[in-house]
Amino acid sequence: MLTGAGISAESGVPTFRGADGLWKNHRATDLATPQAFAADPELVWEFYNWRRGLIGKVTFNAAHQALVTLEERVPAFTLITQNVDGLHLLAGSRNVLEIHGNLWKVRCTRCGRIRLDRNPDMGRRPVCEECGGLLRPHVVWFGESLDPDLLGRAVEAARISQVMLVIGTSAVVQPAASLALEAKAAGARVAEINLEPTGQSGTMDYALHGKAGEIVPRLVEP
Ligand code: BV8
Ligand code: ZN
Repeated sequence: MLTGAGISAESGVPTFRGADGLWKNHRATDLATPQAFAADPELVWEFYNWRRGLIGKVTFNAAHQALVTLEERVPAFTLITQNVDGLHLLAGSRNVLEIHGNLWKVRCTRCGRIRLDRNPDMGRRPVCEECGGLLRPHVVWFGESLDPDLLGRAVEAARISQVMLVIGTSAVVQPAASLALEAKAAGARVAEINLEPTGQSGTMDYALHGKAGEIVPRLVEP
């Protein structure tokens, strides 16, 4: 499985590129960068605190739940998600690769310590309890490399998959989008479930257009 922001849309989480991908007239993609954090860490923390506040109030939806059922049903299952909202883990999915990190984790920019902190407001300059270094969200920003171990496991899962459902992603962000092509090249049947066609629709075996919250449960419980 490969999921993107679209699977969380029906939970009320804004997607990245939809009309709701804006915050205070800033494009999310402009703030999710190391440059933005270096230039104005307080603004970036304000953006992530806003997302923490919003995502802290929502929960998983029927599409997340259907993937939990599917994982219980099939012999081997890997859920690769681009989302940092943690809703797959909240729903009960187990073998989850959060290749872009997790909004609820923070990392010290000085000592590298990573910890979970579900505080909806981390303040504008949160610092490390151990060394006093500035904390940052433990997410992969644009221009940053993905964790090589996580990416390696995602590529491996794609290469051995027999079926890959690609759910709620505009297939724009790399290298995540290439995982569907890895699966296809390895002989898997690939189905896209998305509100609208994407640049990858043409390479899919099946392209199901509609809401993930309606389609995915029907795929699992026909
Ligand atoms: C990197 C964490 C190496 C932050 C995110 C080619 C190769 C390699 C790199 C690049 C490349 N081309 C460009 C790049 C650079 C860049 C990139 O891909 N840019 C894009 C914008 C072109 N990639 C990177 O920087 C990556 N790093 O490659 O490292 C490197 C190093 C140095 C220099 C060069 C390369 C890192 C990318 C990770 C960025 N971090 N998130 C945070 O969240 O705060 S990505 C971010 O976008 C989210 O994780 C999100 O999930 C993700 C992808 O977006 P989608 O999930 O697809 O969401 P989107 O809104 O786009 O689409 C939603 C879809 O759902 C839509 O199609 C919509 O129709 C649909 N939908 C809506 N509602 C529903 C629905 N579907 C079903 N049901 C519904 N109800
Ligand atoms: Zn530290």
